[in-house]
Amino acid sequence: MQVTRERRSLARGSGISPYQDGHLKTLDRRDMRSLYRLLWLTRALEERLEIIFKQGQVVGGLYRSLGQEATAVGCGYALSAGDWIAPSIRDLGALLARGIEPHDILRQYTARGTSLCAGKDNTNHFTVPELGILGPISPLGTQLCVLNGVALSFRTRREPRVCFTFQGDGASRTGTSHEGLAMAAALNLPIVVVLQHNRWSFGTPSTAEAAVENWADVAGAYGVPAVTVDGNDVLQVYDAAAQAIARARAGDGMTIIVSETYRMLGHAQHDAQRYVPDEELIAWRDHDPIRSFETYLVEFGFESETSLAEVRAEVAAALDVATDEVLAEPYPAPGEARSRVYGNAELDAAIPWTRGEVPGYEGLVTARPSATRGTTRQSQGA
Ligand SMILES: Cc1ncc(C[n+]2csc(CCOP(=O)(O)OP(=O)(O)O)c2C)c(N)n1
Ligand SMILES: [Mg+2]
Repeated sequence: MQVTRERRSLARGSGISPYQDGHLKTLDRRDMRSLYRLLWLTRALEERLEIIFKQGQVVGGLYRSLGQEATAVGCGYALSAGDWIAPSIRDLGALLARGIEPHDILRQYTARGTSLCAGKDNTNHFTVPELGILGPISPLGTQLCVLNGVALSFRTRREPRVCFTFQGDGASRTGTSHEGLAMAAALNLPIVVVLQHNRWSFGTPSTAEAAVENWADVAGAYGVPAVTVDGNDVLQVYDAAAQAIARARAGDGMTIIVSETYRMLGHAQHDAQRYVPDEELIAWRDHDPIRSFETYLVEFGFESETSLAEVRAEVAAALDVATDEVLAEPYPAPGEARSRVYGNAELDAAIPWTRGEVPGYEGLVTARPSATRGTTRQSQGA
């Protein structure tokens, strides 16, 4: 399943991508441009988020995917309309490939009333059924179990649709993840799981959380095939993802794709990754997914240095506009906090929101000082 360096070198100098002989989908010049734009957009959007985070505009944490963009983009690009994807917090590129706009991401991080969660949750914690996106679920490992249900519904209705998910090396060590993988394998569900071996789970190195050296070995425990890819090579990731998706669509069940990659920043903005050895960072910096794709595109005649610079400039201009527009949008109206909490709108309306609406609490509420929230907290001694 792997695209080898040898296969790639066959086309070197021929002006033809080695992926054009693939049996799944011919990647043409437009695809190459789209992949590059998505990679750059992912990085540039995250850089933009980092700037506004430092300006105090972001509500909540900021989790970057620096160095891992190729895995998310290559996978997201391989899916078809009607498929579902369940990303982790580090898979922004997959969401952009599925049609989420930078505006959506900026709104979400800045808790705008116009955001997909109307300010109720941040990062990429949103579910968009029309785009086949199942949002991350905070307890690691549980998302796969929910996605199993989606995949089972596809199978039961005999729909040729595929579910795709990502798990960090840490997430894959949870009991829930093992349950999810065992179930998906036993029921032969149309699922592809990308195990992101990015070497770290917060401050824990992956060597401290698993005894396996070759992470593809874990697939043996579930009786499913695994393929290992250079997760920083977007074309290799795309190729493996497309083949695994085709396999699942054909009814042949789950594949695990092990992405060998590296988390170039700390877990989130608040983590300066002081525990990471410098040599490790320096070694992986030389294996940057975007820089190596740029080299490939120029070498095989898909792009020139100038055309790549034009893409980057176009992305920067689009992000300037998006950032200005989103920051001018309002925060949610207070009443929004109680809407869309439950699937049933009537239930939303019926649930008492403030304690003043709950029978028996009226007296308690009026007895408290009605000044600012801060004063109320103090008076409660919290
Ligand atoms: C069951 C559970 N334990 C702990 C956490 C806290 N937590 C959130 S992300 C994270 C690290 C995840 O590491 P990994 O799965 O390798 O993903 P990565 O951050 O490397 O992308 C931890 C420990 C959690 N969300 N759920
Ligand atoms: Mg990890």
